[in-house]
Amino acid sequence: MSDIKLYYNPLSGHAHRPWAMLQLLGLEFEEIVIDFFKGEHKDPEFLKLNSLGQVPVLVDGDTVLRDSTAALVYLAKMFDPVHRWLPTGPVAAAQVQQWLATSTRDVWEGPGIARMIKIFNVPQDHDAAVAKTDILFNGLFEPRLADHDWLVGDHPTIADVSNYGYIAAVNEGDIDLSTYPNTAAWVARLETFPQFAKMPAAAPCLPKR
Ligand SMILES: N[C@@H](CCC(=O)N[C@@H](CS)C(=O)NCC(=O)O)C(=O)O
Repeated sequence: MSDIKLYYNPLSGHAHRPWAMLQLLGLEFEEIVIDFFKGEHKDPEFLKLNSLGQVPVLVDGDTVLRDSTAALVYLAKMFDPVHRWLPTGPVAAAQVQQWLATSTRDVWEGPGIARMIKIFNVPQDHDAAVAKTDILFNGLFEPRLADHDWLVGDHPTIADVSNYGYIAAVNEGDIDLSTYPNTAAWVARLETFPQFAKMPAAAPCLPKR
């Protein structure tokens, strides 16, 4: 029986990263849903795991990781003995790291924020998030994916897993993914990869208005 626990929320593209990776690796884990609407992410017990009060948190025995991409690195290094999900060569490893950084900054600030504004009705600048998304998709994703199936190398890596969630859900931010055809095709490719768990739709996870 596995000792792995994932503190998670289905609305979070950050939390989707280790949630999907655990399933890709075929690992058993206990999923603990942290309900934002009940403020469970600020409960004292949860703050002991992550004083920032954010999901995801991955716990494996004595190891507690409070960051989604750190959790991806841990899972790949610990449970993928053939290094397909996190290549070891210096160039490929650096390229993966570069895309992990893109996922947590640029993908969050463009597609992630656009979606957050729309699904939570947050009074922030949607036009700015749309503009950032356009620069990101046209500048990085469309060119890379024009002649490659995956972000690094010729097999999906944690770089693909990390970037996927908020991009797959970008239509919920009123941005039409089909206008970025290479990026849309990459999302579809990942979603049909064996054991890949899609980003859940937001609507069923939101409180009734
Ligand atoms: N660096 C963290 C950021 C995680 C994060 O921002 N989580 C959001 C959900 S998408 C959260 O829990 N926000 C609640 C809050 O900040 O109060 C990671 O990548 O894991």
